[in-house]
Parts: sequence; C-alpha cells; structure tokens
Amino acid sequence: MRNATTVVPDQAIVPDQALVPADAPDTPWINGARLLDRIDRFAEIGGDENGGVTRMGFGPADREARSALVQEAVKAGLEAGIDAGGNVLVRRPDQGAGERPRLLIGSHLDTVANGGRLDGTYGVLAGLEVLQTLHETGTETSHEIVVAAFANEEGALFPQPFWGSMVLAGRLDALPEDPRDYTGAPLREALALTGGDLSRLDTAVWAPGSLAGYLEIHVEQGPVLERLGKPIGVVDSITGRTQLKVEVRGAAGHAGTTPMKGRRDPLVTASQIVLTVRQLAEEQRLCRVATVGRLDVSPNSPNTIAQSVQFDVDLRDSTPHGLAAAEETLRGTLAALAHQGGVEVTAEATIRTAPVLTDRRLRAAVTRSAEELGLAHETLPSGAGHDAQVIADIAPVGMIFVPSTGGVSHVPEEHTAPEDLVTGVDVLLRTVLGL
Ligand code: HGY
Ligand code: MN
Ligand code: MN
Repeated sequence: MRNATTVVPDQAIVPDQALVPADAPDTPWINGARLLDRIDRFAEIGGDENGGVTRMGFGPADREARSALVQEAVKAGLEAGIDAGGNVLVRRPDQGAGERPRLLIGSHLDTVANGGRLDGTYGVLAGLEVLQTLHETGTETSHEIVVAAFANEEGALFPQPFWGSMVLAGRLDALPEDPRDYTGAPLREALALTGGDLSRLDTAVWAPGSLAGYLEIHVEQGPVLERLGKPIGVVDSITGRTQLKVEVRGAAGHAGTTPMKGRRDPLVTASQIVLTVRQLAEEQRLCRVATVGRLDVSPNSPNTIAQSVQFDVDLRDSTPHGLAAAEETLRGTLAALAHQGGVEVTAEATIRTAPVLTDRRLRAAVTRSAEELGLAHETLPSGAGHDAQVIADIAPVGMIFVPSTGGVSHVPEEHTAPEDLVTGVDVLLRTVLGL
C-alpha cells in the first residue's frame, strides 16, 4: 500500500514496497501527487462559495472543465477529441486504431448543483492518470485504452441524464427529439458549443462488440466501505432508476380574497404526492428509495395561490419489478388526488435505467488487483446510477469504489482520503494491465 505521507510534489508517491506482496507483478505506479493536484484544480472550475462544485452538464463551467481535460491530455502527450454527443475521448497517440480490443475507462465531469468535487471527476482524472502513466512509462497493453468524460451524466440543467453514455451506447431512440433544459432552452446550441452536433449523433455510436470492456472508478457515495474500514469496493450491481416529471395544474388566485372552499391549489396536491412518494419506499416498501428533490412553483409568489407545480420523482430499486410496482402505485394515486384537489396531474417518465450486474471477470480482475496490493476489499451494490449501467448495453462493465467520508455525496462535504483516492487508481491501473 502506498504511504500517503510521502506525497512529494512532482514525484510519484513512492509505494511502501514492504506492504506489496513480493510476488506482485512489477508494474508502474500512478503519480499520486499529480492526480491529487488535478482533482484540486478541477474543483476550482464551477467552484461555489460554500466549497461545493456547480458544473451542470452543457453549462459554461462544464465547458470549461472539458477544455481543461483536453489541455491536460495534450500536455501529457495524449490525443483528445470530442464526439458528436459531446463526450471527450482521450487516447494514447501510438496505439493504432482497431488493431487491439478496446477498453474504455470513463465517468463524467458534470455535477449536480452545489455538488462535490469527486463524483464523476475522480473517475475521469483517474482514467487520464492511468493513460498518462502507461504512455510515459511506455508500457504496452493488450487493449487499446480510451478514456471518456461522458456528457451530462447528472442531467442537472438538461434533464436527460446519461446523455453522453446513451449516445455512445447507441440508445438514440431513448433520447428526446428536441432536448431542452429546465428553462426550455434547446440543447442544440449548448451541445454545439462543446463541439458536439445534435444532427450527427449516429457518428458517435460505438457498435455492440466494438468494446471489450468498460471500467469506471467512482467514490462510493455511501457509508459501507468507511464503516468496514476497507479501501476498495468491487461493485456487483448498479441500481435501476426511474425518474418521472410530474406537473400539477390548478387555478391561481389572490391569497387574501379567494375563499378556501373551491380553491384548486396545485401546491396542496403536489405536497400530497410528495408524501405519497416517500410512502412508496418507507411504508409500502415497493422500491428501495423514493425522492422528490426538485420542485418548481409558478408563479411562486407569496400572496398568490399557485397556478402550477412541476417536480421530479426519483425511484430506485435493484429490481425492474420493484421500479415498475412503485411507478404503477404512484400513477394510481395521481388520478384520485387530482380529482380530490380539482386539479390536473400529468406524469411523464424522463429516464428509465435498468439495474445491471457488473461482469464477473472484471469483478475478479479488480479483486485480484486489490489482493496484489494487499488491500482489503468488499463486494457491494451501487445505490447511485452510473454511466456504466448504460455502457452495459454494449460491453461487459466493471466498477471500483473508494470510500466516501461520512458516506455523503452530491453535497460540498463530499470527501475521500487522499491515500484512498491514490490507492484506487493504482488498483485501476493494475486491473487494466491484468486484463
Ligand atoms: O443520481 C445518480 O445516481 C447519479 O449521481 N447520477
Ligand atoms: Mn452523481
Ligand atoms: Mn457519478
């Protein structure tokens, strides 16, 4: 294991060889100081006043982060390009194309509003670090390795989460014809500003079979590894997720002069629906978790009865039938609540990602790498969604987790111990070399 206290600027963190089993294959080590420095620098891009990061997909800060990634890659002697879906793809210059099976390492640079510095970004910078280490040590690999920063994984501004990985995996029919952000602004221009092209998405599709495998390293975003005191997580499954956009339309009116009887107040019905969502998971246990995290009231005036309310429902479960049961039950209550409130309610599914299992061989490869480094590891499911579950359409996928301090994520307090961040990428590098 590395000795994190020996983080010497501009040099690789010298691993404490004593801890590495003597028979571990002699492979290069990543430059931990460089990885940590990049993570710090990228956290400045879209950094907000309370220490979080707001880099919403296809927004200005996201564009800045993508350009920074391209610059880092080029400075490292690597090649970087943008596909029509807006994904940044980085590869070594001397790899040739198509001569060897392709291995993709990816994650995302975009964040939720006021999120953390590691969710997604860690995985992209980990991939860059692995590629740069292989390049500068001239290490040959059995695969052509490509690193992807997938566009708009979170869907924080343009509510089409997993946009980039869905394009690369060829799920074009599942994308909206005319994608727009929450304010109605069209994606076409924003995508073009990143170098993508809405009318040529088909050129960014990788055919099934064109990819030998996909690896993603990510912070756990949960409490398990920290609680167990284990530095490496081997992900066995990734949660399924259904997101519904719900709109409740009533009748606006003066808060002071409109009698209570006869009001058609959409915010009252919306509040009843929010409580119903919670019960789907908490009381009825139909799905693992159910959340309403975003709610827009119009006209949102303190002395006006609302005209309409729009909000998103986020359902998660490890089984398709759990998701289906929760959605069906919710839809069943909408009609009754609409009638009771004298309002109209519509619900449209904006994302449906199936739960996926990771690939057994990739899990074994990650486990082997952790054991070679003498690292404790735990096999666990992911409660968060990831691009990996989309890429699973076209290739076997594997995921590596590192511990999240306090198990929190999507908040400014998101943190992972530096030595865990570095160790995780050494495991990623060894996994790549072991394939
Ligand atoms: O919402 C998720 O699970 C992920 O952070 N996109
Ligand atoms: Mn996230
Ligand atoms: Mn993520």
